[in-house]
Amino acid sequence: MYQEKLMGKKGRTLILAYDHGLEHGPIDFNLNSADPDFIFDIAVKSKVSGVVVLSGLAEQYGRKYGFFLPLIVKLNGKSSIGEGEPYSAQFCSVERAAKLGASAVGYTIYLGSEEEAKIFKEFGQIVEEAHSRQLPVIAWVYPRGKAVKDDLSTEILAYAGRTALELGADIVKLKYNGDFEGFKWVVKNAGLCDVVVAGGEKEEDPLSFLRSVKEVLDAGAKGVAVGRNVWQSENPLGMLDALTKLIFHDVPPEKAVMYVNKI
Ligand code: FBP
Repeated sequence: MYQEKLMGKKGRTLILAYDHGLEHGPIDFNLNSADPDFIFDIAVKSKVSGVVVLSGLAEQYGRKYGFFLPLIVKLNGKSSIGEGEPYSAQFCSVERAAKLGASAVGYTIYLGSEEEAKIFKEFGQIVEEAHSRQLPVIAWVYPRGKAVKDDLSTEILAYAGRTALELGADIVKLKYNGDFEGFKWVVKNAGLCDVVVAGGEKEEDPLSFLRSVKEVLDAGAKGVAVGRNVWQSENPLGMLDALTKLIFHDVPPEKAVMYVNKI
């Protein structure tokens, strides 16, 4: 309902995710992508619909770049070091995110975790506060925990999308399992909560990644919220250009990939 400000042509969106420094640690980065200035710079140049950061980066870099592009401040996060049932604690309030210039807020829900009740309660309060400030809420919904047998089954992805709708998210970020027909069911169940798809680990072949993006768009998703497949690319700006052409101008993947190959 509040997501229009993150939507571009055709009601679609291209969000650059950069919360990995906490979620995965610097192992995801190289000398370029470890530098937030590098990421903000390519995001501004390619006019992405928004950049996902945690509150620390929003605080340190927001003043420099927040004027040029929408900041999506992720309110919770966790490292990849601990074990046990997943729970990503909220460490930034909606109020603080708003003061940092957020255009939207994000939150990760681990559907099926033993901590689910706590997660839902926290998320409900975030939706209430964010919507009272007209801020869109993006829910990362990742089915996870020992009760979850297959986090990529079409049924559980549809459950994840539906959960986001029922809990009041404006946009839900899901993983794609490669089941094109099944993903239509996933999108259907998310209703007016727009579906965007995570990029996942970097694919060796950029064309294969772009083809999967085209598939999710054809299945009804509104775009991507992608990290590693952009900034781990040999040509991050080229990959953003290719995604822009594909998502907003319907350029086929086979043509869009030329922007990646043009270094
Ligand atoms: P990628 O496009 O790099 O997969 O990023 C998507 C994302 O959701 C990030 O926002 C987040 O840091 C990461 O994946 C979490 O992934 P996981 O919990 O599966 O390790």
